[in-house]
Amino acid sequence: MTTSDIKVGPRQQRSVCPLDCPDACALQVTVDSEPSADGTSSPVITRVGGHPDHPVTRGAICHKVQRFPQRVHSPERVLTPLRRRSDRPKGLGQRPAFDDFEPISWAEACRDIGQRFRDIIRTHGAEAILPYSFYGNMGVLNSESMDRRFFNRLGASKLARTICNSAAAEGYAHTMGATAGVDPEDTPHARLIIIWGCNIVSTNMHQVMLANEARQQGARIVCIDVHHNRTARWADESHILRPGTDAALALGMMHILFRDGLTDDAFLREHALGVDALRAEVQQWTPEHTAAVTGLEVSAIEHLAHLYGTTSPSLLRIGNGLQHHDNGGMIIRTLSCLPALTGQWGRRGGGALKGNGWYAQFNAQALRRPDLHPSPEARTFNMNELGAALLAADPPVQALFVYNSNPVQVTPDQSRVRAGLQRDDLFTVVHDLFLTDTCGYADIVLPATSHFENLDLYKSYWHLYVQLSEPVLPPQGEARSNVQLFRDLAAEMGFTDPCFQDTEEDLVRQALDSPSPYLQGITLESLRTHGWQRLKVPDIGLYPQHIPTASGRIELYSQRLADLGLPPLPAHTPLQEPEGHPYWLITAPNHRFLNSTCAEDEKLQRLEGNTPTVIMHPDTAAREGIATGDRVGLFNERGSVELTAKVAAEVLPETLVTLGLWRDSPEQGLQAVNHLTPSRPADMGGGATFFSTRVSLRPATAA
Ligand SMILES: Nc1nc2c(c(=O)[nH]1)N[C@H]1C(S)=C(S)[C@@H](COP(=O)(O)OP(=O)(O)OC[C@H]3O[C@@H](n4cnc5c(=O)[nH]c(N)nc54)[C@H](O)[C@@H]3O)O[C@H]1N2
Ligand SMILES: Nc1nc2c(c(=O)[nH]1)N[C@H]1C(S)=C(S)[C@@H](COP(=O)(O)OP(=O)(O)OC[C@H]3O[C@@H](n4cnc5c(=O)[nH]c(N)nc54)[C@H](O)[C@@H]3O)O[C@H]1N2
Ligand code: SF4
Ligand SMILES: [Mo]
Repeated sequence: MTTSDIKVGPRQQRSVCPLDCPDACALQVTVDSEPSADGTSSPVITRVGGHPDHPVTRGAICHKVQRFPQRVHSPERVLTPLRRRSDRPKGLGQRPAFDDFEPISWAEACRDIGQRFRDIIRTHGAEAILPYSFYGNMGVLNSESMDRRFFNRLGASKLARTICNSAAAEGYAHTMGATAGVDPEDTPHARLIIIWGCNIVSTNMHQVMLANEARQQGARIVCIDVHHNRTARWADESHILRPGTDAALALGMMHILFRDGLTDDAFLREHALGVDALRAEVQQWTPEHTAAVTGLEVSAIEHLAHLYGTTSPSLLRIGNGLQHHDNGGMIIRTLSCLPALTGQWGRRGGGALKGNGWYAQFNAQALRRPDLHPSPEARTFNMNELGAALLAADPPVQALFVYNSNPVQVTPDQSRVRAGLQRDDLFTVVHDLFLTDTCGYADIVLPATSHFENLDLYKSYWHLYVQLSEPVLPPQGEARSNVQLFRDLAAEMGFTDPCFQDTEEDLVRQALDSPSPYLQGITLESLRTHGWQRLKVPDIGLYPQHIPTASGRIELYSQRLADLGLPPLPAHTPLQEPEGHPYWLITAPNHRFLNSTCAEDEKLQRLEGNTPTVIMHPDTAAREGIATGDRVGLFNERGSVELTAKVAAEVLPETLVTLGLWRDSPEQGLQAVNHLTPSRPADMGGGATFFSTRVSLRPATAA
C-alpha cells in the first residue's frame, strides 16, 4: 500500500478572514488531500465558509471569501521569486505577465536585494529606501511586526499609513478621546439606527444582520449618503446630500435639537464640555441655511432632527466614505458630537460607532521596535502622496519595497504613481501573491503566502473579539510570509539583534504582553484552545464613565483643535477642490472586490457587470447627451478614464458615482478611477481625499 492509497477524508479547520473589512469573520475551512505527482498527497482547501460558533459573525461570510479556495490555489499565483528580464522595460501601461520575469532562487533574490540596499545606503543613506505597505493582510504579525523591525533597523524613511481611516480617527478622538464606540453586539437594543456614509450591505454585512434584529423589535433604519446605494435600498428611509456637507447637516440637526428642547441637559452638564458655546455656534445653522448647503429639503432636516431627538437608544454607524474628503476629519468630529446632545452614551445600543480598533492594544513597542531606528527623526512620507515621493523627494527615494498593498491601484493620483514607478533608477521590490499592476514596475517580485499558510493574530476594528489563525496549508510553492521574508532579509543584511530570531509564537506572546486592561487573560494558549476571545471591555463600553479626552469630558469645544489652528467647535468647511470641472466623482468600493483584491477574479467581475459604470442623474445625462450603456470619458487635470454610463436617479445631478477599483484593461483602456483622484491630504491625520474629486464628462460614444 502506498501513501496515496490511504483515504484521508476532508477535515475542518478554524481560520480568520484576513481582509481589511470590519467584520473579521471567523472561518471554517474544509481541507482535503489531493494526490501529487510523486505519489504523496498534498492538502487543498475545498471550501471556505463561516465558523458557526463565532458570536458576531455566526457562520455567514461574503461571496468574495467563499471564492478563496480558487484564489489560494489559483494558477495565477506567484510561486517563486522573479527577476525582471533585462529586455522587458517596466510599466508602459501593460499588465505584467510571468513572461516579463525570470524565476530565481530565494538565495539570489535576497542577495540582489541586499546588494542593492547596501549600495544605496553607502551612496545615499538608508533614508533613500522607502517601505510601502497597508493591510492587504490584517494579521498583526504579517502587517506590523518583523517588517517594521527590519525597516527601523535599516534606518529607512518612514511611511504614514493614512490611506484609510486616519482623518476619521483623529476627528473622532478630538470629541471622544479614542477610536472606541458602541459594541456592535448591542445594536439590537437600538431603536433608531442611522447609517451615515457607510455602505454596510457591501462593506460590513454583520452590521446589517444585527440591525435587522433591532428592526424586528421596532427600530427604524435611516441611511444618509450621497448615493442611493445598496444600503439605502435596504433602509427604511434614505437621504441623499451633496458630497462633503455632512457636518452642515449635523449642525442643522443640533440647531433644531437646541431650539426645540430635545437635548438631554443633565447629561450634557455632567459629561460634556462647551455646551453653551455650541448652542451659540449652531444658531446660524437654521434649517433653511442647512438645506441650502446640503441640498436636502427643510422638511427632511426637521424630520431627521426630530426623529433623532425623540428616539432612544439611537445608534450612529459612521462609515469611512464620508471622511475621504478634504474636510473629512471635521465631518467625523462634528457627527460624533451628536450622541452627547441627546444623552445616548451609557444606554445599551445608544451612541456612535465609527470603529473599535482602539481596544485591542497589542504591544506595538515590542512588535515594531521603533527603538531600533538609528534616527527617530527620519523623514516620513504620507502614503497618499506616493507619486510626489517618487518624483519630487529631495534627496530622492532610490528603492521602494511594497508588501500588503497594491499602490498602482489603490493610491490616489495613479498617473503620478505610475510615472514615479517608471523611473529606471528606482529599485522596486514587490511581495504579493499575484502579479498585481504594481508588479508591472517591479525589479524583483517575491511570492507571498496566503494567510492560510501561516500563524497570525487578528483583531477587528468593529467587533470586540481577538482571534488566532493557525496554518491550514503548508506554504504554496516557494512562498514566504511577510514575517519570514523580513527575518531572511535581516539575516542577509547582517542584523544580529535577537528580535530577528523571534518565531511566530514569540511574536504572538509579545503582542499580548500588553498593559492594556482589555487584553488581560488573553494568551497564545487560551486562543489556541478557544480560537477567539472577547476583549475585557467594560459593559456598555468606555463612555460616559471613562472619557479619554484631556478634559475627561466629551469635548464639544476642543482646546486641542484651537491650538492646531482648526475650529475648536464643530464646523462645516466647504470642500476646496478648485472649480473648472462641474461634477463630484465618488469612487466608492463595490460589493464584490475588496479594494483591489478580488478585482482579478473573472467570476466576481461578471457579477459586477463586467465593466465599471458611472452612475449619473437623468438630468445630467440629458444635459450631456448620454444614455445608459454609452461609453463616457471622465477627466480632470490628473488624468482620464472611460466608463460605461448608468443613468439613474440614485445621485444628485452634480454627483457621479462609480464603484470598485477596476484595473486598466487591454480591451477597454483606462478605467482605473485613481487616475482621477487627488493626493492632497485631508484636514486631519494626513487622511486621503479620494471622494473630493472634481471631473468633467467627455461627449459619449454610442455603445
Ligand atoms: N465589498 C467590500 N467591502 C469592503 C471594502 C471593499 O472594497 N469592498 N473595503 C473595506 C475597507 S478597506 C473599508 S475602509 C471599508 C469602507 O466601507 P464604508 O465604511 O462603507 O465606506 P465606503 O464604502 O468607502 O463609503 C461608504 C459610503 O460613503 C458614501 N459617501 C461618499 N462621500 C460621502 C459624503 O460626503 N457624505 C456621505 N454621507 N456619504 C458619502 C459613498 O457613497 C458610500 O456609499 O469597507 C471594507 N469592506
Ligand atoms: N478611489 C479609491 N481608492 C481607494 C479607496 C476608495 O474607496 N476609493 N479605498 C482606500 C482604502 S479605504 C484602503 S484601506 C486602501 C487599500 O489599499 P491596499 O491595502 O493596497 O488594498 P488591496 O487592494 O486589497 O491590496 C492589498 C494587496 O496585498 C496583497 N496581500 C494580501 N495578503 C498578503 C500577504 O500576506 N503578504 C503580502 N506581501 N501581500 C499580501 C494582496 O494580494 C493585494 O495585492 O485603498 C484605498 N483606495
Ligand atoms: S471580507 Fe469581510 S464579510 Fe467577507 S469574509 Fe472577510 S471579514 Fe467577512
Ligand atoms: Mo480602508
